Amino acid sequence: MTIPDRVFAASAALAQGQVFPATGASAVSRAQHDRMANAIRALAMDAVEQAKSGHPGLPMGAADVATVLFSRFLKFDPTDPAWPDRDRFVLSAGHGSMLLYALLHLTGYEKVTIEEIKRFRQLGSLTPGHPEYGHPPGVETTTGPLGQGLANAVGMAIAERHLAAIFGGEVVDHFTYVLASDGDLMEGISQEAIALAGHLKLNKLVVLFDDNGISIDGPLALTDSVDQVERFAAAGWAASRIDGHDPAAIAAAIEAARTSDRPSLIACRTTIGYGAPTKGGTEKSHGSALGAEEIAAARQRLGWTAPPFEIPAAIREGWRAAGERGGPARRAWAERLAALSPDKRAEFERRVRGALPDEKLAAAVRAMKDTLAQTPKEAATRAASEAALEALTPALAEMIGGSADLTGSNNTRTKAMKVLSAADYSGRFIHYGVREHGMAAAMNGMALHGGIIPYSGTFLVFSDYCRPAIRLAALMGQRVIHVMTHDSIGLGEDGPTHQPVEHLAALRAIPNLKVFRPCDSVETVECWELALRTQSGPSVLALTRQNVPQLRIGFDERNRCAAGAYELVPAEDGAAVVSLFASGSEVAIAIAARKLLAERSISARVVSVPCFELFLAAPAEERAATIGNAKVSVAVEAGIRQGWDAIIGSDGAFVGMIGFGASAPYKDLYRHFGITPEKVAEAALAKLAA
Ligand SMILES: Cc1ncc(C[n+]2csc(CCOP(=O)(O)OP(=O)(O)O)c2C)c(N)n1
Repeated sequence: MTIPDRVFAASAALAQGQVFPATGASAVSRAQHDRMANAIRALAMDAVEQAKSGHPGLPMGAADVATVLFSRFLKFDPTDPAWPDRDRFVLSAGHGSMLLYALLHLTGYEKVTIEEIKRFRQLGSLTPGHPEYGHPPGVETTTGPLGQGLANAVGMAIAERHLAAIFGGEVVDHFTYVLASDGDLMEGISQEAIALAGHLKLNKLVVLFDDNGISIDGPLALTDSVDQVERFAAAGWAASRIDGHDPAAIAAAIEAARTSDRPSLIACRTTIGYGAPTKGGTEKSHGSALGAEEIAAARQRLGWTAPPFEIPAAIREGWRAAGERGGPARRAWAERLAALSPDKRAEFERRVRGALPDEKLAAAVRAMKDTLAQTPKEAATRAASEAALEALTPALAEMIGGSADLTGSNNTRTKAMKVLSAADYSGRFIHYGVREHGMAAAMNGMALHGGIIPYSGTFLVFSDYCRPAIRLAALMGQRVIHVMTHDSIGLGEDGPTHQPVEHLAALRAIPNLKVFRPCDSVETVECWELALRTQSGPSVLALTRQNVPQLRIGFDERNRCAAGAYELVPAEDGAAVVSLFASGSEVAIAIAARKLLAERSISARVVSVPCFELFLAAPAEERAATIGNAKVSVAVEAGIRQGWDAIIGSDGAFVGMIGFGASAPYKDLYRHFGITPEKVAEAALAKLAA
């Protein structure tokens, strides 16, 4: 007997007539359970076979675990996929997407028709290769890059605890379940996520580990010797190990997890490709179609006689019943919501919709700009951001801040903000620990959960450690805001390891991400407002460590940063020979260069460029007007040139960095690397002479 044969035989030998109690549903016989699980297996085999691509192994192996969860525990209602108090189910191992699509189809999500299952992985289908958030409704997050889903789920569980503390258990009281694979748990991000969840005692988070001992290269013995149960236990989780093909054991473990005072790991020992006679239990069932012969043999072993894509009525009925379980719970929840005081209910609904308290926000912004107009301030933009947060966070209760252990440097915690902790989930500031990647992914989970606008803090150079999660926030169109300080060589003595050089360009390369680099306190307020008003995507605020002068003088109601770039200082006589473009701390350098040029009777204008993405999205005429028609264009930014050609053209001159920085006081560094008014003026003169 091969290993899969042994496991299959052992599971199949379990008492066929066994009936186990159901939570909130009628009892499910073992035979019925098997049929329901086999429906998932059959759909996965058929869809992958039809597409000639995909991953049948995980859906077939995890079908029993998923069947128990969806038919007996998961609180959901396919008629209302956005029900705020539904349990969240995250398929962290996104390559097993057919598991999720099969579940959504079988439980009655309207959009996931059998036709869509047949169009698995095809252009324009609702069943893409890996699950994509909201596509179709019922998919809670985009997964595929292993480890992300698990870390998203930590954020969802934080959001649930926080909102329950604010709005009460009558309207917020749900679990977050994750199905994770070996690959999820091998990824480094999983350590950050697990440690954070254990520390915060997120007891409503349940991870079902598809412990099949197989990854792409072969048996896990090739690569890993970690005892995951011990590992999770060490991080403060309740952790157990079960037979993942035994419905009674799965149910008992989930029952126990639901009453735990800690997050729970259930390591479910499964056979990848369960049912496939030669490929099951091996990496051969992981990532490609099984082939007609193997599928025929698997159908026989599983006792599945229905033709491809057909689900016998009795089995379909069982799944529909599972999908209908949540209706009464949702209606009861709607009644409890209706019974809240009108103010509380309206606030809850506003926050779930993601709508901003417009007037409060506008008033806070106006008040800040008014104060800055009256008393201009020389300040680091990170300090300007802190001042902005002092006004914004009281106005927007949905803002939850944090920092990856750089709170005092990132200036993200305001004076009145309580810490969110296991002892008090109502807090609004999260000490994420030195876990940038976990932080960024948890923020995605909070945003996806709804009701929260998460913002973070770390150094801009460590955006590299957040990048995979930022990319997914952009892909999913989630409003998360990253405060990233120490945004250039201007941070000084910490040296080149800490000095971002290519990071602005690298972040600007991510579609649907806004990278803001304000030049002073006024622009910082405006950029915060724009980030908050961007409901359909993430933002990065790149902020200085060093002080910068206030360049926007006087009160201007308009949010000038909304244009992405705008003329901050016009040419003296109206007709500029030189256009100087700059962002952040280098805008002041451009203004000083303009003065040097004026001394030589060369008329120059200065354009502040706080956000490339907004500028490049502006209508062509507006862009052309801002770029102007001066003979020479010079850009200055303490980073690499990449991206600037879209503004200055390949003929323009660029003053910035071409390599890594160095360790020294920052003023010495600016001189050393030639990012000075003199060098900017020289660059313009050289171009004029050319
Ligand atoms: C970050 C990341 N790296 C690599 C991959 C490619 N990949 C997809 S599945 C997988 C590992 C498969 O092993 P496991 O997670 O145990 O899943 P199973 O074989 O049990 O389905 C890999 C490396 C990925 N999806 N994400």
